[in-house]
Amino acid sequence: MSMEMTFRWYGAKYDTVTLQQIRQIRYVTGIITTLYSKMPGELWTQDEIHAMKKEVEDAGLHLAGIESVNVSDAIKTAGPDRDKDIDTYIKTLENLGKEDIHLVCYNFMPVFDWTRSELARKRPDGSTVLAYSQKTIDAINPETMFQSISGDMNGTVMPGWEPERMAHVKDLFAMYKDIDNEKLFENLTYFLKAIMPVCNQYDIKMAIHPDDPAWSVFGLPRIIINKENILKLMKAVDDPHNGVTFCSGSYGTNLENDLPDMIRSLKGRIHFAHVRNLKFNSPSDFEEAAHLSEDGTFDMYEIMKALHDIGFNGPIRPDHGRMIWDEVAMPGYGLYDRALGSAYLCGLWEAIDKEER
Ligand SMILES: [Mn+2]
Repeated sequence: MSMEMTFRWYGAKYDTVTLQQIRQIRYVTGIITTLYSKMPGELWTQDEIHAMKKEVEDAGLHLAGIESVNVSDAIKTAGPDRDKDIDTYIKTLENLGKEDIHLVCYNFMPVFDWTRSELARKRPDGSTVLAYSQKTIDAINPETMFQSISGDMNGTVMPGWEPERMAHVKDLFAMYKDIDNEKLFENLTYFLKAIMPVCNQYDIKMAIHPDDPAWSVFGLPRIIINKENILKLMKAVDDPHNGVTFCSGSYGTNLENDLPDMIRSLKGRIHFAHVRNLKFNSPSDFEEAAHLSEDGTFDMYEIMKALHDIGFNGPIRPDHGRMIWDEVAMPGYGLYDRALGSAYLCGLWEAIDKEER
């Protein structure tokens, strides 16, 4: 069995890209989606999941997994509602299992999901990309971070940056006041141990997304950032259902992370892959590049080769793309450059596959 090329889709109400367009990419057979309007801690009913799946299948595509079922701040901070929220999460997993869905991506980042200083940095060819400059981030007040970038969201709601949550950002920071890396790790293993039984019952593979960027931002703890920490998590809950979303663009933010080596060390535990390239201008300033190796800093062939070598057979997606050809879409999630990326990654995969046969 080979990997399955997939595309992230936010649902008809939120996405500028349609399932009909994605189907015509041809390289892509699977959809990674979510119930985008659900807040962390909210139950997903089986009816809602069924309707989401039917919509994807009616378009001739396969629902390959969920990105994401978000984890509440009460679970991340061991707050008073932790066990109640874990119970709800378990019921959601049960409902996903009953609908024959077996992959769930999630993250354990405090307050902010991924962080970027710019959503539309212009590159020499006129395309725009998400970018990160530590200098710019250091000058931003985290409480107004949302306002400072929301003007570039092209009218979309970006994952992890829901206006409802961002309205309480001050309270969110207060919740994490006493949470350091060790406590966050403990809360993560507590959560995973609690959900492993239902994951085993329905064969649901949990795939944790790394922190992006892979270091502490605004003094908040960050744990899923490197080989040492992710292997520690794999060992702490040593069940194949406790697995990984290998995101080259997130682990790759730290140039000390050797991406092909990390992939090989996680053999059997990578359930989902996000593959994209970054171009570094300095170790603390990077921008998202085209997928092509020579447009950025990573050797994309070596990344795909490592995935092939470990027998990776899960869903893979091109992850963020540049904004090209005057497309107006959610930053990183336009149609055109992700379609090019999926074709490129499939080309690499076919070549590696035939070489090794
Ligand atoms: Mn990713």
